[in-house]
Amino acid sequence: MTALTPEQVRLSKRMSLVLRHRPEAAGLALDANGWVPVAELLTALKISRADLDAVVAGNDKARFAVAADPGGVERIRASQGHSRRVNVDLELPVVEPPATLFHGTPRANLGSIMKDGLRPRSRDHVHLSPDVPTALTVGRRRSPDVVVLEVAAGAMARAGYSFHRSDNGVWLTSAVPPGLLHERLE
Ligand code: HQG
Repeated sequence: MTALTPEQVRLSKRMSLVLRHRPEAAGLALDANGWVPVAELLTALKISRADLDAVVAGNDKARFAVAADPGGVERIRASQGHSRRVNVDLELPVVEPPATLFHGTPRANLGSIMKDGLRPRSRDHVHLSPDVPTALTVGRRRSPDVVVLEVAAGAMARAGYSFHRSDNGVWLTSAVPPGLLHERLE
């Protein structure tokens, strides 16, 4: 993986917008599982196949997956992060989570999260990280003052919550109740 140029980062963000949140803004429709033909995306975004390949290959989080459909047509989708309103089913299998998962969030959210638990907000799922450094990186997108929450994922699974892991290693679940998370104190 090579680092993306600033122009490629901008393209990656456009691709995330279209493939996760607003396909219609580019005149595209995702299928039920979130896929769109690569050729359609190239036309809609007015980019070359080389542009697209560079962003898919160089992306630090493997945000996009490219795969051929049974008829051999190449398709692309975002691996996670979709808005609920686009109504995509990634058909990820239910998997047993580790005992603990992590979530990084601005400290300002802590009071509300301790009261209500973690909610998916505008997304399909609550996103959880497999380790503390990843959780810190996620939280710092929003604020320099980040708390890391420890989520009792194993206990949640035993209580009937389903967990999925996206193709790029993000753990997804519907919500985390307030009693099954706590602030991680270093
Ligand atoms: C917070 C990135 C107050 C939650 C990342 C978060 C991730 C609450 C924000 C992916 C709350 C939602 C997702 C409550 C949740 N009270 N605040 N009850 N419940 N929140 O962006 O997890 O770079 O939808 O803590 O790496 O930050 O886009 O979720 O701060 O995988 O590929 O509400 O986005 O991936 O924010 O990030 P988000 P997130 P990409």
